Amino acid sequence: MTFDPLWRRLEPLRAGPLRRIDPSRPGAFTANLHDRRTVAFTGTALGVAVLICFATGLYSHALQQPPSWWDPPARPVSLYRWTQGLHVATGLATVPLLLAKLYTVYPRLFEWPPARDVPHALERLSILVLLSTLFLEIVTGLFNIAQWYVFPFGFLQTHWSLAWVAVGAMLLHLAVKAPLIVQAYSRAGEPVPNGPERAGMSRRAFVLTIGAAVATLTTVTIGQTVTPLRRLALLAPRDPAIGPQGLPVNRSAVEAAVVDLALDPAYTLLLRGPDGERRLSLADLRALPRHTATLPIACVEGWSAEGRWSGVRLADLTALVGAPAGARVSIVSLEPAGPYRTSEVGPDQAADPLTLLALDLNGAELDIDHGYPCRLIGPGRPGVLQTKWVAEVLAR
Ligand SMILES: Nc1nc2c(c(=O)[nH]1)N[C@H]1C(S)=C(S)[C@@H](COP(=O)(O)O)O[C@H]1N2
Ligand SMILES: [Mo]
Repeated sequence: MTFDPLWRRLEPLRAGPLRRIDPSRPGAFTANLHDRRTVAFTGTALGVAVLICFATGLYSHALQQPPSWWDPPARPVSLYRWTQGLHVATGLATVPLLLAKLYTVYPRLFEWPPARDVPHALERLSILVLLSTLFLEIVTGLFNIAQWYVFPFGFLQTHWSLAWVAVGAMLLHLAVKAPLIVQAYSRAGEPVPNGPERAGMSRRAFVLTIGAAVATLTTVTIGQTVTPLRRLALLAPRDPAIGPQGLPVNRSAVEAAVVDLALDPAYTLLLRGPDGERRLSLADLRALPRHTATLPIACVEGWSAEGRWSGVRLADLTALVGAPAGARVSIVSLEPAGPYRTSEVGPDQAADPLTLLALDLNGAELDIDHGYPCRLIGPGRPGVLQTKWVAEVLAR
């Protein structure tokens, strides 16, 4: 099926009253930057950013909802800090890259005829899907790093599902355009083909401008996780050095409604394992062998900061109730409700000597907003899994 008869009816209009403003007329776009090479180059930069963002996003998702066959690794200790820092940085970089890519191809939005036949129409439709999902990923991601949860839907599930649609549409787009991309790159040395007058910015200046835009955006945000650059992080919602004990707080004790429970002098920690249950008071906990670990809190929202934690090894606690090394552990908070009330610790992280039930942070007793009387802190874990105000440790 072809759509030609449909478009032919509009020909009188294009040849008549719309002749001067018809954006599909030859020579309507004279700028230098709509040629194949610039399109291919800008597309490649965007594609690379999207793929890094996608891969690091999948890793973050896997840590938070691990499939049954995968045991999340404890080492390298700061792996998640890096992957999530990259996720947010590449996600932000897609903003200027997507705008640049749209600029290089926008004359094609006015291509005539708009659709030649069914495959061509589907191809153009896939671009619409690609653009709208990328746009929604950027918007939901930005709202999340700004901690502005205004959506009526769950962020995690939406952001994750749309990512698959976006990457699927992108791969389809790449497959369809593969011949053009190969051509664009193989003719790299040739001058831009024709058009009447080529005007405006040169390709070199365009590429430098995009590079400068990405570099600027990265510089004013990356300091939320690369702490030496924190003073440059003008656009980052968090300063990783500001907060009680020199560390930001994500959700305070008041917000989590745990103040009374956390400060209760009758607090005990419940341990459960193969040998049954045991309760430890805060004094009991303090009397156990003490260990120190320097570990980051690396929040999914893209900020991270290191602390010096000291407390009891999780493996020592579970051993008290007969759990073998390699047991899985569930951590339950005093927090009465909320998505971060519980977290799971897989065998590798649970057995790691750096996984602690921390009592102290940076040389002083844990601030209530950091999880007093005790909080989990372990290597390789996203911030959301570093459960604060721990009430129960259950080993299986
Ligand atoms: N019980 C409980 N633990 C929690 C949270 C929470 O809301 N409730 N927030 C988590 C998140 S999202 C992060 S990033 C870290 C932040 O720890 P901090 O506030 O001590 O910096 O705590 C985690 N632990
Ligand atoms: Mo977080």
